Amino acid sequence: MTLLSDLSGRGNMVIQCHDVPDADAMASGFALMRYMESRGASVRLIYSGKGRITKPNLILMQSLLHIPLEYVEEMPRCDLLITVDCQYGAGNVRKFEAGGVAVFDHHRPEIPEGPSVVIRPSLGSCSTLIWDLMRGGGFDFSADPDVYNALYYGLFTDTCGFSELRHPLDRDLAEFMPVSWSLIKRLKNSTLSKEELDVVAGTLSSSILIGEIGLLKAAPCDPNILGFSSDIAQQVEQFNSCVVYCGYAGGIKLSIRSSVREIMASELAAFLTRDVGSGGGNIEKAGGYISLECVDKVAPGASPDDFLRSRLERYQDNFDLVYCDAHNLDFTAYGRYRKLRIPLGYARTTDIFPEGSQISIRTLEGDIDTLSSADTFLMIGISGEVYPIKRDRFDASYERMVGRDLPETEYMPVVSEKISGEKKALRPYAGACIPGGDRFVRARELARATKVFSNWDRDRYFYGAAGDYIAASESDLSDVYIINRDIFFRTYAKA
Ligand SMILES: [Mn+2]
Repeated sequence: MTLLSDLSGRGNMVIQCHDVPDADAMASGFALMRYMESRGASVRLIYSGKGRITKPNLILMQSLLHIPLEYVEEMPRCDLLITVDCQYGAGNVRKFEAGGVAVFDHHRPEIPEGPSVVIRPSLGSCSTLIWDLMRGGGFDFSADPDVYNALYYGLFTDTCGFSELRHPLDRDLAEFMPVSWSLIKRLKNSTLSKEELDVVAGTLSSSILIGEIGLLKAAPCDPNILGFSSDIAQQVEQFNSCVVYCGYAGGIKLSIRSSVREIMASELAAFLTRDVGSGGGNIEKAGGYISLECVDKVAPGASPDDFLRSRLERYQDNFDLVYCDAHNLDFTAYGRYRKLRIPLGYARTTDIFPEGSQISIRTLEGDIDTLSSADTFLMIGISGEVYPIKRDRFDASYERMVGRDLPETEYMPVVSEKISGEKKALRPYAGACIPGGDRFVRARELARATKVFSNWDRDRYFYGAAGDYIAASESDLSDVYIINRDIFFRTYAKA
């Protein structure tokens, strides 16, 4: 039995959004309400706290999508309280006494784990989490378009108009089914109040330059205002990248843009939030959140402004660039390692889509674009990571294993054809293989962070942190890549 269907049998329930709800909280609560009602539960959708909803897009969302959200001071009687887009007992949601409690959220965990606590910080929105669970529970979205429209808009607003999508599931939700575009357009163009326009103006006049990255501070505001401001700052010629931030729910929220290939916005977001929050997106646009409680642990006494500044300085002082076609690394002087004979996955691109198709592979590390060709295979690593490989290199380096299944991975990539948009799961096309033939590489541990531009993608680099490994295959020293430290020790041995 799934958690959702288990909860639906617990009698009267109340679903609570965080105080001052945003579109993601409203959408998550509303969708969950419809699911529970479809299972016969009786549900009320509420929020509490100091302020009522005033933002024009949220008032419009409530009426256009028929969301029966109520403001309450007192807790209605119930057997089960579910908080969405927030965690029961956390600072951003009024705490009510309740017999049973369940939690669905996508922020950094602040409460202990439990059987009815589902928190996935890697997701861009709580709407993604609720959609994924409802889909697993067999909910018929096409029979209730308000629900999908709400979830779509929830994700849209939490990721600055899909520009800061983090997880492949976020992208899957964004493309799940047709949305009412006229409705989304109305909501999208009702977000800015006159006061918020003033916030944007104040933000833009606050810019300072740290190295080659612009840093701008906003007054506390909606994430969309941050995204809007960073879209403008990105266009400033002196900024290779820019970071816009503001105070937000016990921490700071970041919106990041990049204009050069040597800085991927998603990787800068991950660097700035490492150990203190979460962040991600794509190469050009990303977002993140830093918890002040965590900052206090790694840098006691530092203000959020100082912390962010010092991380930006450290980021720029501390990386090397390696261009595979123009590097001067002497790999022959590095250690010699042998690939262990551990089964991996592979697939022929032409089995998935016909020769010449433009395909995009959605992985945990982002989308990889390539052409389907008899010459191009895909490798699937032990953590579900995917990378393209030339057929002759594959044949020289791996032996196919007939009749052997792939191991389970956290997320099995989806391959889509760019023009038709058709999507196929990779798993049915994948077979197992084992390193054989050319199994030797030259590798060394990285002392500094390093970005490697490979032959495959001119716009995207592989990022290695200090402690990861840089390697080149012994038979082709221009085939340079980065191996995560953990994966390196599990898949290579000193020769
Ligand atoms: Mn959210």
